[in-house]
Amino acid sequence: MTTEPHGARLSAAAAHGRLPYDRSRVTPGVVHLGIGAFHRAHMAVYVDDVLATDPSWGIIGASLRRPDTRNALAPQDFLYTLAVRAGADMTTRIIGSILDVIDAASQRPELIAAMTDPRIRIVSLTVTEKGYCHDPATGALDPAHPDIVHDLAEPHAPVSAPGLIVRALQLRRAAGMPPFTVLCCDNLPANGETAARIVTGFAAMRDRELAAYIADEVAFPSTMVDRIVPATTDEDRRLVEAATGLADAWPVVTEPFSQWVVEDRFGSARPPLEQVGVQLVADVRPYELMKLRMLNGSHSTIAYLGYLAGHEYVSQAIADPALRTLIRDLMTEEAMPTLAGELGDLGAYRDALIERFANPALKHRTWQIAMDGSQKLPQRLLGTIRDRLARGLPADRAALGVAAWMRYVTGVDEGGQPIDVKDPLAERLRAIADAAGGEPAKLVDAMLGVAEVFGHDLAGSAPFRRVLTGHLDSLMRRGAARTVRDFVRAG
Ligand code: CS2
Repeated sequence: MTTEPHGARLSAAAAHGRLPYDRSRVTPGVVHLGIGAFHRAHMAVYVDDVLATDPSWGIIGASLRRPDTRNALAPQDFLYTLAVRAGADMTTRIIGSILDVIDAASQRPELIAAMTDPRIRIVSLTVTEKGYCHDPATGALDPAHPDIVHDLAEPHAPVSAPGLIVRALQLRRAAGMPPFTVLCCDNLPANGETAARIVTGFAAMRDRELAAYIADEVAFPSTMVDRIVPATTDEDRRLVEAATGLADAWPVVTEPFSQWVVEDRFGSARPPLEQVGVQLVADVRPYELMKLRMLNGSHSTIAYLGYLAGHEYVSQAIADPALRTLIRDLMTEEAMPTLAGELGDLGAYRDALIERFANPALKHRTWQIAMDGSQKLPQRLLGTIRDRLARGLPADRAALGVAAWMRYVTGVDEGGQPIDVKDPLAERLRAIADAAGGEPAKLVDAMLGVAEVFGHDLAGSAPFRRVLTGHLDSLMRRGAARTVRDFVRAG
């Protein structure tokens, strides 16, 4: 929920002259599904940079779950403030690339109309890992997912991202219009291929001929996205208003660093992204593996161990010398050796990541990153573990991150207080933990049996089970802080 601003409200009139382009000339070229803070601090900023050159790439955003973003931004003409913070420094900028935000739940016809507008050439997504209605371990569409079941029954009133995309592509084809490019911007392995698999898989459940059309005619380029964007707080709103003189119901706060690597494989026109710092490449995969395994694998490990050790923010957790050493060594000794050498000095990337995590200006909650771990672990930690095990090498640090997740989803913290575990599998994981009765070996066995997360191979790895059980036993008996300290000391 957002709090109502107090001062002069941000608006098109109030922001007059503060945009480097004439916003009245901007027309929509993109529909973005999942108009959350990350998109507004990342892709929407790159697009804002493009508009002075080409005003045909305005964004129509859509929220699939809640009307909060629309309710916050509509009174301010969908303008918002980008606040870039590092240490004591903060710069602010008004972003105008988002022209409208549609609340899908109450405005579905409007959303479908936007997606079938001939001016729309790209439909992009940040719907989070769980928005793809897939099995995280295999990447396959989950036909039993409630949203998929709904959209099969009501294909003209879809609620899921794949359902909306298939419906819009079907209507565009029937009207003789070209399709749009589907541009996935979520932290998934081979995210364009994953999006293609999910969309064509859903289409095939409805109409095999339509599925074949999508597979042949629709482009799904992969991307790697990177910018740390904590949830906005009321303190952020106060700081932004003090800096700009304009009250903004939902500014976004982020770091100076931003990276977007995009496979240059669009179905039709695309914005001149290379002019605004985006890397257009033939193969995103090396960049994506580097980011998912080094940044996101570290982030999730910090989230669970940090939360259990009592650190509310990432910057506090990484300030702990033992945890900082663990994370550095996780990247150096386990993640980096699984990555190809074509991206240069990964050590420098590692060191930059640790400095980014340490940014004290970003109140990035460990609890926020801990969300949806069942959807995140496969690409963030289990890929590293599988590659290491396949070479007969240890992955004890990555395994500690997994053990900390298992401890976290028991739903009870080290002080005996409840943990608000947000995860599509939260209830099931809690039931597993309760049935294990606090016995590490039992809990490991039962958790490794959750095939949506661990697949069917890891349960059979005796070395992995052994190290997991040892870590979990320590976490349960001695707590996260001491476990990390002793692990690092033992070298
Ligand atoms: C974070 C990511 O919340 C999370 O899971 O690990 O959102 C992370 O901040 C981004 O991937 C950074 O690019």
